[in-house]
Amino acid sequence: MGKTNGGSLLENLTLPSTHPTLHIVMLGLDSAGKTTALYRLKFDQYVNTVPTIGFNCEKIRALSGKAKGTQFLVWDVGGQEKLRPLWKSYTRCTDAIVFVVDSVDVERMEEAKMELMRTAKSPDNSQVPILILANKQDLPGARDPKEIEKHLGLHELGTGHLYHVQPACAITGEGLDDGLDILYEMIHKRKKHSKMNRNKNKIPTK
Ligand SMILES: Nc1nc2c(ncn2[C@@H]2O[C@H](COP(=O)(O)OP(=O)(O)OP(=O)(O)O)[C@@H](O)[C@H]2O)c(=O)[nH]1
Ligand SMILES: [Mg+2]
Repeated sequence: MGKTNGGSLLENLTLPSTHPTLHIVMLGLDSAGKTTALYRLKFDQYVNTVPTIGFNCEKIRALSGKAKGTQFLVWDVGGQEKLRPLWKSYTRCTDAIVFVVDSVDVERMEEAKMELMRTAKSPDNSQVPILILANKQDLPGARDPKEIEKHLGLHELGTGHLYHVQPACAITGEGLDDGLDILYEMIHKRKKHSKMNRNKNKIPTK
């Protein structure tokens, strides 16, 4: 699916929103389930995928929870090793990162950790909230969120970095809406903190 589809004009006109569009980047090793999750969120159905060379981009509107009515512009970037150097050009100025993990693929958990840490610790992303999607929970042997958190060494991110591990199955869509809602809350929490810090550092004029 090497296409970019920003949603139809009609869709944008018939569903007006008072919320600004939030920008999300989906990263993770190849075959983690990023594209499956993107199209499940977009079309509410399973779409057969091929490995992404480049990226897919879709507008998604949250239909429930606190995020209801919010529009997300989601960038799904190919996860093959040769494509990973490109990730940083997608994370620049993003509101949040979704890092998708295959919860069964324990052999590549160390590799996933390395890529996640490289992204999370880059100075551009030091304040960017991260939703870790512990995907493929339908498969036998899938590790639970606590175990994934340990495998990925998320405590290394430090207390200031907002993150959450969300169990999910991109094929059925289970966990995806909840994940989007938590992501929305983390984005707002971060924006509130940044605003408070900006006000704190203001020099009084009188
Ligand atoms: N059982 C199961 N299979 C899944 C799930 N999500 C994705 N898959 C399968 O995993 C394979 C890879 O899925 P993709 O969505 O193409 O993976 P990707 O992360 O986009 O991979 P790249 O584009 O190469 O980075 C496909 O065969 C999917 O059907 C899931 O939740 N459960
Ligand atoms: Mg893909």
